Amino acid sequence: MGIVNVTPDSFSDGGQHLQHAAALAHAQQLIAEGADILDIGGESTRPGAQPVSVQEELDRVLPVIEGLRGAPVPVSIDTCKPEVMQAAIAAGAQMVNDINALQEDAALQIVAAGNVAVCLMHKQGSPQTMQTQPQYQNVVSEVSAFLRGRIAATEAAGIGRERIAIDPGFGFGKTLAHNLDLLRHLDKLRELGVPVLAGLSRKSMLGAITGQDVDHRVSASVAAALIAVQRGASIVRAHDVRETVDALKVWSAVNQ
Ligand code: 8Y7
Repeated sequence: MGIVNVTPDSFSDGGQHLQHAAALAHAQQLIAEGADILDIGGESTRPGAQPVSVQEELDRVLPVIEGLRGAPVPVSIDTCKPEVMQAAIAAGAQMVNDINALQEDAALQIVAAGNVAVCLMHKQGSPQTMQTQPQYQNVVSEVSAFLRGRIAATEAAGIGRERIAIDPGFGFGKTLAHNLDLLRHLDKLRELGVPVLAGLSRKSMLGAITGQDVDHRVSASVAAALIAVQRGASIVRAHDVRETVDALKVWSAVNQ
């Protein structure tokens, strides 16, 4: 899953039209590099980020999703807002990537009616506050229990298992020790019976391990993606698609 952020800090600040063109060009490049899914997001969810309005988020992502109509890979909309999910599905998105795991009112119904896939992610707290003091008795069993509950709620809303993926939410209300525990035991999430998605790309946990700033975490991200796949992840969310695809090709060749 290749990451396409449509936020003012991610592409040139030369106005919204240029921002859309840059995002579309980036998306096409990620397809050429081997992305199987594109994840389009209009709201930064990095720790400490401020929320944006529904209208602003729509203005950012819809032209990009529309521009990808007919693309050879499915488009995922990265949002927690039901209004954005609905409009993105109408514009052609085939998956909803919700860091809030469809807990917002109406989100379940919109995904059910839209007949699209969904990724249910765990987080503790909100992006504004989540890294202040994450606490768990046992992070692996608590994340697993939360995801089990959200799978049940999602299925109860009429969304079949074949449409659901789950994600432990690396960095979302977790210390380095919590993140490492989750990665070490990622296979535990496989027991829930749906594909696991892992997002470790360029995250601060990799900075904490390597001492590298965010612009120098490609190798660490590729290593983390490979470990996630070895421990059962079916989808990895990545900025550096070419490097990640190459690493996974080597893994696949060995594991034929
Ligand atoms: C994840 C994510 C982000 C992740 C899923 C970042 C939107 C922060 N991280 N979605 N989104 N999983 N499913 O650093 O780990 O990319 S945003």
